[in-house]
Amino acid sequence: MYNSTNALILVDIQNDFLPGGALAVPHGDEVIPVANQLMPHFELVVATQDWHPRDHASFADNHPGQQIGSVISVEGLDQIMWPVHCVQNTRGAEFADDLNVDRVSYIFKKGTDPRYDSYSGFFDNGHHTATGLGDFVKQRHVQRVFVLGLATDYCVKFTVLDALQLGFETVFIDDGCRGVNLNDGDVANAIETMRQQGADVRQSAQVLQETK
Ligand code: VGL
Ligand code: ZN
Repeated sequence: MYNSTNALILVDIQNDFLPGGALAVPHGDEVIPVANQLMPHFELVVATQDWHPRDHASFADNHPGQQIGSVISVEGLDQIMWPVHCVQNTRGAEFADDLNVDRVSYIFKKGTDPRYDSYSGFFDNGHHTATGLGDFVKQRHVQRVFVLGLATDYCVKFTVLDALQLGFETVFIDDGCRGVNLNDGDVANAIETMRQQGADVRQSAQVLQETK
């Protein structure tokens, strides 16, 4: 039974990560009904939004000669080259049409600095800047966070790992997430890493039972 204050964190449920989008996550649209079903069971729901300037360092397009999927060093960090996605104020960056955004109390934008990628909803990849999500949930006395969204092997994974680092009990909602699997096994490895670092892996049906 979950008695302490719980927050549900919806990670990057945006058009560009859905089938047909610029960085489509296979079956990414399947997380939307899971999110909608769970939201009413949480006293606090927040969302993250990948929100890049057009000159963002993660876009292969901005590095002549680089291919999507290759890895280069940017500001001292390994950076995967992604297709142009979630550009600020574009349709691709908007939340999925079917997502019940009226239940979301606050949106944390990330990846806004052209120099740094930001997979986690809490910090950019170099931990230079906090998005405010950590302080926001701490101020509301949240002890346990539940994480779902896109993509399991990038933004969900790093959001979960930072939540654990910040001291939250952290639940990864397996059927509420889908991954990219750039390499075979990436999603399975991501889940194993989250589990090893202390995350609880749950299905949404179990979460519904336990948050009744
Ligand atoms: C994501 C790659 C690049 C994600 C965001 O939301 O998982 N992945 N930007
Ligand atoms: Zn991105």
